[in-house]
Order: sequence, then C-alpha cells, then structure tokens
Amino acid sequence: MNDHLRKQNIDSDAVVEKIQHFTIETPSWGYGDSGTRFKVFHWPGAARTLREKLADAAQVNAVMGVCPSVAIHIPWDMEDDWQAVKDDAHALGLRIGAVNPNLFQEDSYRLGSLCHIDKTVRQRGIAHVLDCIQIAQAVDSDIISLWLAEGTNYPGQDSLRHRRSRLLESLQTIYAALPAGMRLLIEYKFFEPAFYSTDLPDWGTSLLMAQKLGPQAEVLVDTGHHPQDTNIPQIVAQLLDEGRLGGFHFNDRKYADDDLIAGSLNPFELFCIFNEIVDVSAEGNANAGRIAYMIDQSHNIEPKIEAMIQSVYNIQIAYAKALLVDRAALRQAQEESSVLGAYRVLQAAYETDVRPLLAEARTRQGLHPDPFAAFEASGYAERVAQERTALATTSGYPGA
Ligand code: LRH
Ligand code: MN
Repeated sequence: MNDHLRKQNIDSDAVVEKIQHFTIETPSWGYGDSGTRFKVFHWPGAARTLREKLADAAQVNAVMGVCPSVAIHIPWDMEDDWQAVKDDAHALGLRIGAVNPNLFQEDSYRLGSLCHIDKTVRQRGIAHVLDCIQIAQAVDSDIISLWLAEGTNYPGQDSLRHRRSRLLESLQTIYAALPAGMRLLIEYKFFEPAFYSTDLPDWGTSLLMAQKLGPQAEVLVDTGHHPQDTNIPQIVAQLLDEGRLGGFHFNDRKYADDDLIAGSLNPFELFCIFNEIVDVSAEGNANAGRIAYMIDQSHNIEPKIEAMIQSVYNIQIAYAKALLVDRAALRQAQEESSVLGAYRVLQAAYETDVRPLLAEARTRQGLHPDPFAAFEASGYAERVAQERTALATTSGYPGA
C-alpha cells in the first residue's frame, strides 16, 4: 500500500494522521425509532431518551474513535438540567454538538413560523430559537443548526417576497442574539413538507441570507436536499469560495430526502465533495478548517447503531480517497487541459481501496481495526434490546 502511495507522492502516515483527526458528529435522532409517513417500525433496544441516545453514540465513538459529539434536536431532546447532560456526556467521552431548533411540529406553524404573516407566530418561532441559543450556551455548543420546513402549497397562497422579508427580519433578530463564537447554520431543502414554494429552497437563498446577516451565519448542505442530479460538489466549491460553508448533514438518497446511509447510493459523489474540500484546503482556504461534518439520517428498517457505524465508515472512505488524489498531477493535467488525464488522476485515488489505511488509523488509536466486528463482539445491541423493553413514551420523531 505505502509503496503504491509513495509512487503518487502520497505520505500514508500523513493520510492516517488526517483520518484520525477528522471528526464526524452523529445525530441523537438517528438512534431513536423513526420511519416514513406510512409506518414507524419499533426497533428492539432503540434509544428512547437523550441519555440512551448518548450511550449509543458512545458505542459508535468507542469503535470509530472519531465521533466525540452528538447533535441534539429541541424539543425531542429537551431536558431541564443541561449541566447534568453535559456531565453525563463528558463521562461517556462525548460533548453536545449542534443544537437543532424544531419549527415544524407545532400546530401554530401550519403556515410557517419565521415567515408567518402573523407577527405573534413569528415571535413564537424566534423565541424558540433564542431558547435553543441558551441551551447551546449551557452545553458549550457553538452551533445552531436551523432548518425551516416552511413554504406554500399553492401559487398565490402568500406573497413570496413578503415571506422573504419577514424571514430576513426574523433571522436578524435571532442573529443579534448569537453570542460571539456561535454560528448559525442555515439549512436549505428544495421541497417537503411544502410542495409549491419553500422559503429556503437552495444554497443560493441560504447564502444570500447568511451574507445579509453577518459573518457568524453560514450555509448547511444536507446532501439529501437537492433536486435529482444536482452537482453538489460544485455547490460545495462555491460556498467554500465564498467562505460560507458552515457544515454538512450527510446522508444518501435515490429519489428524494430519503435519509439513507451516507455513501450507500452515491459514493463517487461523496468522494467528489471531499475532493473539493481537500483541494481548497491545499490552497489554505480558512473556511475548510471549520466545516461541521454531521450525519442526518433516519434508520427505518436497519439496526440503528450499526447503521451509524457504517455511515461514519463510508464517510471516512470518501475523505481518505480524496486525500489520496495526487494534487500536483491533477493541477498539471488541468493546466495542460488534459481532460482525461485529470479525470484519471481522480479515478486512481477513487479506485484505491483505502480500508487498510482506515484500519491502520484505528489500530494506531488503540482500536480494533474492524469496527463492525468490535461492535458485534461488544454484545451491546443484544443487551439494550433486553434492557429497553418499555416502548418509547415519545422520541418526538413524527409518528414514533
Ligand atoms: C429536514 C432535516 C433537518 C432536520 C430533520 C431531522 O429534512 O434534514 O435537518 O431537522 O431533517
Ligand atoms: Mn438535515
């Protein structure tokens, strides 16, 4: 492996070092029961409380070694003693990561929250996000990850320009409440649950809002939130160029917002996303060093903890392959306009089996080289399936 890499000016030790320090945040809601509008299947042992979600996340970190933080969703993970949550997370080797407000489950938000025509509803939505900022401060989190479900279902239902100005006004009130060092990540999605217009439908709309708000506002790219065959790597390149790529919600899809395991359907697309990030890092782009890498998935039919391990594993593979791209050869081929020469430089990296490198990275971290075997051997899944018999009162996930 190493000779093969050395021939390509790749220092495998440096690659292993980077893999060990590349952290991926897992979502609390990925450990609880979840489903589709047709059915939420109960999984034996599925986490029901924030403490159980943190315990499961700690299992992922125990075998992968690169998942020290867990994103939370409010009110799904609402607690009354955040200091205790911080301490319990710390005891598990974890910290609380991005705080996700929820402005899509209250009846009063039927026609929107921050864009709603009724000022009292907008104020209710703003108040919720301000509460989330308080929670983030209480758990030492520096990220508010905001997704808005709102939009319209029929032409004429509301003024699309007026909704936009209401949205900006609401976001400005929220932005003004951000303490120094805390970032507001603005997530976009091209449709659902709104089916005619969505107020934050694409990266451009989110970028314009972020630029109007200020430097602590950036764009969050959920890889499942684009029309079919959108060139997501190009969106990533543009946001990095603008210095406004705040983070990712990694998952994969074949059709719509399927929230499937990252890299399970489009591994080459995930590789190309990381290729853009590694490429701009090589040029010293400051933004590339503060990207929040987070997973956002719901595991409807598969074992939830193993699915999270598989997702982290797939994301590591994409990142490691991007680290193997011979940047000098790529630049040269690009400067010589060698179309296929450049493509083959990427292909050489993509076609390299990096799993031995990942196993080496884990071994050097004192972990079992095979995380799936390690998790299997732990017997954790069977144990919690025995222990967690009582069905969830409510994990908050719609229908769960
Ligand atoms: C919306 C979304 C958003 C979360 C939710 C769980 O589709 O991607 O990031 O709040 O999923
Ligand atoms: Mn998301």
